Amino acid sequence: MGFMTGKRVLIAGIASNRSIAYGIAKAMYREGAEIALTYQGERLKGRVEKFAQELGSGPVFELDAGSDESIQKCFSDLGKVWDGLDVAVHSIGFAPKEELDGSIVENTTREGSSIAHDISSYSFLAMAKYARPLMQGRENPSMLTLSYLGAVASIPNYNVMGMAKASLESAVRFMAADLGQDGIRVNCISAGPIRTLAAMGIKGFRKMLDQFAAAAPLHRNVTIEEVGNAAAFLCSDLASGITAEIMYVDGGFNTVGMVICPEDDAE
Ligand code: NAD
Ligand code: 0WE
Repeated sequence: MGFMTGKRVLIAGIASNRSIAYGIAKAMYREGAEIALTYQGERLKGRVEKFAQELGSGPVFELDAGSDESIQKCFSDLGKVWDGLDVAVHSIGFAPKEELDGSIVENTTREGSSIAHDISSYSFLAMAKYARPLMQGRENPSMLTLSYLGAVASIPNYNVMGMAKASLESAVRFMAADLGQDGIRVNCISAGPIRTLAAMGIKGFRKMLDQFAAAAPLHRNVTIEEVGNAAAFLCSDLASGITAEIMYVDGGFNTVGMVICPEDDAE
């Protein structure tokens, strides 16, 4: 029997079969969870419905992270088909593309910063607002979001998304303190770089993946399957003592202070 048997899970953030959210959904489904999915707009509806069929034919809802009404409607519709919710997964991040290039001081705008923080950070808190009532009286409920090292260290071009991820990681701690009263755990996975739609068109992403693999203790990149497995663990009863945690699934990259590149190590 899987370690998430009987858990009802809502997962927001599937856009393709490369999405981290897809890796999470697959792992949780494999471990026996019932899966509900959300999609960002009509454009993605058909695709997400197809993924839902593959994941046990659970319900599908629209969720626009930038709209309180949309988030509220998603959870109120969910409450009509499920009598409760055990897990809510937030795998959503966005900043206008022009913000993720070059000088943060020159290129960041008030509007771009506002959008990045709204979609990438505030929306996790907003989801908690509407998930909380559905989680009352459930066994070991929890929430999970996805972050990146750019929250705590500067990374070229990640720019205002780094500020938004710092805000998101702080939200994890404050939400854990608040929702802990209701027995709800709140955790975060900080994943290494993965080629997803959100990584497409980021200048030099290929090179970043290679440099990451060269420096990481495991000497390779991580996969959505590996993030999915860690997510399933964190949202299962196996992790009942864990909350407010930022768990790195990055092959150890975040712990390395210096590496010597083989090609520069001639002596
Ligand atoms: P992805 O493009 O597959 O997923 C991003 C999702 O965000 C998409 O499903 C998109 O529809 C959704 N989204 C964006 N704006 C939205 C809005 N307004 N309303 C609703 N949904 C919206 O890319 P991904 O890499 O799987 O990203 C998922 C999460 O993982 C993000 O938070 C990202 O920051 C984080 N992350 C990604 C990496 C990486 O290298 N790919 C590394 C660490 C963390
Ligand atoms: O969090 C992310 C993705 C962030 C992201 C990406 C895009 C591209 C398309 C947010 N908004 C947008 N908006 C778009 O229009 N990652 C961790 C992946 C990522 O993105 C980077 C990275 C890494 C790693 C951007 C610059 C540098 C490194």
